[in-house]
Amino acid sequence: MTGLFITLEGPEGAGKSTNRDYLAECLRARGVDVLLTREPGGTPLAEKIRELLLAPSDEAMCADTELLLVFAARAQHLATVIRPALARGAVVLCDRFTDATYAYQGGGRGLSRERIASLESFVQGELRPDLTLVFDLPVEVGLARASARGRLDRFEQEGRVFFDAVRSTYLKRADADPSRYRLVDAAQPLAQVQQSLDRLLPEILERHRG
Ligand code: Z5A
Repeated sequence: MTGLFITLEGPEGAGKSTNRDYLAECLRARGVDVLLTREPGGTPLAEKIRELLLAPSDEAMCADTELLLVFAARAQHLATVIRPALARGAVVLCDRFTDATYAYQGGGRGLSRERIASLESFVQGELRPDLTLVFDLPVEVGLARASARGRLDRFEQEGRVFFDAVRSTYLKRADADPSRYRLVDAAQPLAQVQQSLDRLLPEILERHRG
């Protein structure tokens, strides 16, 4: 067995957390060692950085500050959680990773791809997800789901233009690399989304067997 690094991506309210838990259940039922985690966060220190990133504040956060905080949290997460789990052969299911940086800090905030790519190499070296599931849905559907939960975080308070850019960045990245990305229609009822994941299970198990 080799470790397998799977990330779940998509705009607000796409169902990443719900489906990450479902996928974990399916894999564990087949005897697979699964590590569930998320970004920003995944370690006590990285969760503190997450709080800084998500809390609405009177002081506007510069886009570069946001970018560096995201990668600071990621460096800690990789060193203490993700790399050790991959080394022991686990399947790591991570709710968001660097594709979110390209989508939110790149597409949403307008930071250059090159700047993000240089931090990606610095923090991750050669490590990239083996498989990325992009849960795609119309912006208004995702925002309605997210706002049904109550108070909006700092990102969720952004406007339509920001979220359109986030979504289109995800779609472009998925389109450019079909070997890594799988697009899931997240606007469907949950049972149908989960059937799409059931269809992906043989491929995931096969990749994990190496
Ligand atoms: N961020 C960043 O800017 N740069 C980075 O590099 C990274 C992150 C890593 C926090 O992420 C923020 O960090 C994020 C980007 C930024 N922006 N925001 N906000 P997060 O993942 O914690 O936040 P989120 O995307 O807002 O998570 P979420 O709203 O919880 O979405 P989700 O995990 O995709 O959805 P969910 O919790 O599974 O489901 C949401 C609701 O919809 C829930 O009530 C479900 O029961 C319901 N649901 C789910 N699926 C369905 C279907 N199919 N039908 C109907 N209802 C459904």
